[in-house]
Amino acid sequence: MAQPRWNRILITGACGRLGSHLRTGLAGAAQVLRLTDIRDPGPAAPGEEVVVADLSDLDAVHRLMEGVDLVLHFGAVMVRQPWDVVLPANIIGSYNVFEAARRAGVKRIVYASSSHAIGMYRCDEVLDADSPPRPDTPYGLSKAFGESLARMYFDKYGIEAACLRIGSCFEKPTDERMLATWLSHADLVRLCRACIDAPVLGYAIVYGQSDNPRSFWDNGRVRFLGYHPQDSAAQFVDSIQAPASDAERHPADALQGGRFVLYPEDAA
Ligand code: 15L
Repeated sequence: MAQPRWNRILITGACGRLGSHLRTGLAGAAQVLRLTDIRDPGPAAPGEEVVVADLSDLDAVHRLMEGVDLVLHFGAVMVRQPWDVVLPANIIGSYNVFEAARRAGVKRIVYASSSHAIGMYRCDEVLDADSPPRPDTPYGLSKAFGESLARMYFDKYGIEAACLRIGSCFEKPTDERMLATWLSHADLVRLCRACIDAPVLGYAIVYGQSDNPRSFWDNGRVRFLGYHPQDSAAQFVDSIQAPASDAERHPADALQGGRFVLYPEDAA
């Protein structure tokens, strides 16, 4: 069997909702998968290394990065979190990851951005790789910051990066918005695998979505990646109840970020 091209891939957020799928789905993508999280990822399987670390601690992130060629940066707090929680985890944490990666000679970073970096676009606008961020929340703002970090580290230091504007990555879509934004777990793994295997990546904005007929996003400009989603929200349309009338719709339903855009005001 051919040896993997990458010697060591680091996955941050390896215990998270998405990171745990990458741990299993990407086994064999490198000689070694180094898994890190602020929680204990449990014992290392063959081909794995496990390190507990807080990404807001720069010294710890430098140690994490030793011997790493490629990073999948998925470590972050989730969408409905206040600024004081987002700042250390997503802003300082991401800065530390990119800066330590530069110093360690990392070649490529796959960054888990989010649909919330673009949540203030209307649902009737079709976005592509050139659509600038329009964040909807403190979390969305942190993801837009991460995309800018990736841009700067590519422009100044040549570290290749894919920023994945991930939609709703769950077992299945459960509401009307997710018929547009759904990303199956298997397609998440396919997408990351495409970013790992692409001979040349450069700097790419990619929408993390399955093959959804109602999608808001066009991945046409990153066809070179060879990402071919194999799941589709279409098969779930009949199981999702649409609002009976327009009166049941909230103005936020017209935005790509949906009702998440109401945070933090709705939490006050
Ligand atoms: C995200 O970025 C969140 O991490 C996830 O929990 C979902 O809520 C998703 O967006 C979404 O917009 O559905």
